Amino acid sequence: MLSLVFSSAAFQGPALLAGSRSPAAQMRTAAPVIMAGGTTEVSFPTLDGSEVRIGILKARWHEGHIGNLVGGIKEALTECKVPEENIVEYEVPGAFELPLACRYLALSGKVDAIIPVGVLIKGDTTHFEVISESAAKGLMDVGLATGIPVIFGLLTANNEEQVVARSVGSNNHGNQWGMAAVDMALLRKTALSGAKSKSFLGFGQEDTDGASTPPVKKIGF
Ligand code: RBF
Repeated sequence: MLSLVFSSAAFQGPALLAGSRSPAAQMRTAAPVIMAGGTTEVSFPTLDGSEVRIGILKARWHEGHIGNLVGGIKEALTECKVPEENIVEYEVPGAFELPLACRYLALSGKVDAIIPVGVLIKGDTTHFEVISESAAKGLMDVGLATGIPVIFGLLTANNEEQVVARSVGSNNHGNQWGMAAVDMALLRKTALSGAKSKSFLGFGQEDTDGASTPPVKKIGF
């Protein structure tokens, strides 16, 4: 069985791992949570989302499945202690509209991570490929352009049976999306914490001395 460890903890620099952790980094502890009992497993650290704000954008197509996935997302957010009042939800017509709606929400400055939720089921025409590829690319672009984490919350399936297998019970992908959103929101907070100058992008501690280190060395990652 494929075991995929998806944790942004891996991105944390040596300084963070060695103990000089920023306040945001301290919200992330090490105990792994193994999720999902289907064909894919994913492991997350224990995540403290008590100060994280999450936006959920739902496509109206395949309403029942979307509802199940959102249920999975909310279970994960509750497990991560994200307060209910920190979760906002909006609807869009379909998966194709998700990237632009994500961009609006990202630019609002009101959330720390966004979970677009869409279900695309293969049909007789090429709409499935066209919409799923453009929506996936659009979602990635919004995350990169705005700096607000955008989770890949699109379920692309060949039939209803595949959707059900991935949207209910222990293999509800919404659960992983919720965890991933909190994980990435905390990573972003870590990246931005401690920034006192425009050249410091986080991941470690800013060199307040300044004189000995050229500014370029202060840039994170
Ligand atoms: N939107 C979805 O979210 N899931 C779908 O499975 C889906 N299938 C579609 C199939 C066809 C033939 C068309 C024309 C649209 C479909 N849409 C679907 C809607 C699409 O994402 C978008 O909302 C509309 O095309 C309006 O821009």
